[in-house]
Amino acid sequence: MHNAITLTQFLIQDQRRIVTASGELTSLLNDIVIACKHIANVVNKGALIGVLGSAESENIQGEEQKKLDVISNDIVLTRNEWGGHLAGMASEEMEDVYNIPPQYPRGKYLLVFDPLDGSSNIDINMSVGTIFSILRCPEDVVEPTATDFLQPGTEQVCAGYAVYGPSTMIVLTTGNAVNGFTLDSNVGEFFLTHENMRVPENTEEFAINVSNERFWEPPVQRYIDECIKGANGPRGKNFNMRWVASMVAEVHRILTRGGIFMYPKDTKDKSKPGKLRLLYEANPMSLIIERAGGMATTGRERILDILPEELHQRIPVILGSKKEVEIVCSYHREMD
Ligand code: P6P
Repeated sequence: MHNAITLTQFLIQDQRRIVTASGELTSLLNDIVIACKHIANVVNKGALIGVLGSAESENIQGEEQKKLDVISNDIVLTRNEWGGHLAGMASEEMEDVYNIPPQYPRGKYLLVFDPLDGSSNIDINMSVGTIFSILRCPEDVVEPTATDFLQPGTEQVCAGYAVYGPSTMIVLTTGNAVNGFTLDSNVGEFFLTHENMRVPENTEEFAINVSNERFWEPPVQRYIDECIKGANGPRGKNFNMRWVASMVAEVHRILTRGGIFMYPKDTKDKSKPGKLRLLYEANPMSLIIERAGGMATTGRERILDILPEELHQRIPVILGSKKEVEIVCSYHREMD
């Protein structure tokens, strides 16, 4: 039996370091963790309980919803609406803000989440995840509207994700460090297994959907072309490529062994400056990557500095090992 500390113990110890802490964030995070355990359970059972396949509906993004998208969204809402720590929630799967039902007390936080990121992988039994971001609700706001969620990523109180893979893990940052916890399903608790995760500055591994190459901007085309040219090209070294089509899995790999993840601006759909959503994908993952020593940018600006203009805003995302991200940024400066 391992003697690692539980996630709950870690959060309470973390809270004790802040003399003014009320314990609300700790309690909110515990509710989020229970939601992730519940989602892990239904994802793990999959076909056995008939939750695979399409929900025969679309989300606000016009994307087909899987049954598990809807189920996961409902689990997060149900597990978090009653605790008295939130003033409202917003999700990839809901067009508008979710206000706390009148029978429950309101709290000082806002929760923004992607309940099941990478859900196109669910039917092929590949890793998926839940991404969450906690913001402060503006003072004196009882029924928050979308406007109250439009805060830059630097305002996040906490960011984290659950990855439902060979192991179920939660990775989160509540302060300066990034820590990883692994679910022991026999005990039903997450245990600290990856303390102070750091992104290696250098890497030889890139992650991008190369089928979109003809739609990318020239700086991205140049960067990937040079990676592919390898040791005989301008970079003078060979690169490896990965593409899981699940941002949570890509970010987890980068936190574990380095890499650069890119979903850049492309001209595939001129109405969308990128595929990934700022509030509940790019911002929480950027906070985690930066706090682990990496870098997160659109290619032209730091993601965490962007002032959101609308709830489901999309942006280009280039994040990971600092040295490689800096090269991509330098190509944008040179070629713009
Ligand atoms: P593509 C999943 O749908 C997602 O939002 C990210 O998790 C993932 O990185 C990306 O889209 C995959 O996009 O174009 O490969 O399907």
